[in-house]
Amino acid sequence: MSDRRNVTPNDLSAFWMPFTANRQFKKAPRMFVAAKDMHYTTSDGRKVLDGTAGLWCVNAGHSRPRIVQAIAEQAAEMDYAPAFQMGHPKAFELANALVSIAPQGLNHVLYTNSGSESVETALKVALAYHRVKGEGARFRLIGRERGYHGVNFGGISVGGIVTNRKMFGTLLTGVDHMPHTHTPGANQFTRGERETGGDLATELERIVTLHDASTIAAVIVEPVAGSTGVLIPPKGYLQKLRDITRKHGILLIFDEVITGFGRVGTPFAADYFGVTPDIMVTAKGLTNGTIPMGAVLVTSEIHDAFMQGPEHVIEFMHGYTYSGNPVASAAGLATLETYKEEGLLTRGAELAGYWEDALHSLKGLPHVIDIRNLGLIGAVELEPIAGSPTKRAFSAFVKAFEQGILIRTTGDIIAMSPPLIISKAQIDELIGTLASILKTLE
Ligand code: PXG
Ligand code: PLP
Repeated sequence: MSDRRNVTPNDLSAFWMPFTANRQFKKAPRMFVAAKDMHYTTSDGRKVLDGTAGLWCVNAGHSRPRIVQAIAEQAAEMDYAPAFQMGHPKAFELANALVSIAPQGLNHVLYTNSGSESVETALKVALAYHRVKGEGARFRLIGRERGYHGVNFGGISVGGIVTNRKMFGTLLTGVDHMPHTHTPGANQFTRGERETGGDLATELERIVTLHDASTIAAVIVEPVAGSTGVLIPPKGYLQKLRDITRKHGILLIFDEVITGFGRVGTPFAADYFGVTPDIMVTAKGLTNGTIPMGAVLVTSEIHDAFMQGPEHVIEFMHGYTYSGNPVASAAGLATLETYKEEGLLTRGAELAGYWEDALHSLKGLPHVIDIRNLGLIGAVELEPIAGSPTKRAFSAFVKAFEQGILIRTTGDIIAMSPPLIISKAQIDELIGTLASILKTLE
């Protein structure tokens, strides 16, 4: 073992980076040192246009003054208050503000520190809800192939990304998966939602028949699958899931960690699709990426089911040291104010047509086998290099960074989700630079 005691400050080896090719990165690090509005600044002083809102979280653009100030003031006024059996005003204010922009009926908020924790919280609420209602036999959780629900054990159990699951043993038991909705060959280059495929939701009926509804607690899906490479649901699909879950007394959970807070042109994807879940999972855009925080919204029916028994008894045995942390709450409030003041929760709808046209102008460029979009989300799928999957897209990512735009890649899919403050000229710059890079790829 190497002696770490004389470690130098600029040694990169101690930090084992998340979801990163560590050895490759540390040979040629890509570092950001500052950010403002639509741009990052690199350690060598270059400006990089943010085509991904960080990791889908900086929806209002970077280092916005109101949010920065709210964080600084709250940290100075009261840094921390115990989360259990004590309160502070901003956590309550933020919960009210969230309920006021959430789809009708989602009236209660549980706080977490990330999307992954929001997912665990939602799954636990669902299981416990059935139990307090006297239906404890409902223990099964249904996810979907290619679903991403964070990296904790519940989330990878219901999730469907094989590489994120296969190393980690037995996971949760009693989990089943619906098929994903991606059917290449039939629907390439569809703009927005596609017409066919809504019937895939009836696969849920098959699963319900197999296990019996009385054993199933909840179904969890991303309304638009993000991490797996942007899979837009077919028309009618989510409504069918809603109908089937309602019919069988199964809770429907929407994981809106990516789609929440304006990403698809409405406050939440539930609004866009006109389908309201029983539980909504959020994080990321809640604080514009500044302070880690997530929130799980539930219906009054779920909340009220727990509010029984002696009043001195804790109703739900769950929570985090930092649930509703004061500085995070202040950041959340200032973020929602910024969204409201600038109309950002619906700005995506105004730009969606322009964004869609720009993205689809990439059709016909070398290696491009599919383009998908909704709101201010876009994906460009590349033909993998034979025998070296992911290599082509990763090389596009590195070239993009060198040429001043930040994109994201997953497998051979390029995903983009710019801050909702992006201008048309910046959309042109982002897509124009990507076009020139695609022409030079091996
Ligand atoms: N659910 C969904 C739908 C997500 O997209 C999580 C849960 C987990 O959130 P946390 O905060 O624990 O990371 C996510 C996160 C990408 C990318 O490039 C996506 C996420 C995170 C990092 C990168 O697709 N999604
Ligand atoms: N591990 C230990 C030993 C703890 O005491 C706690 C919290 O008190 C945790 C884990 C959980 O930490 P958190 O509440 O930040 O999720």
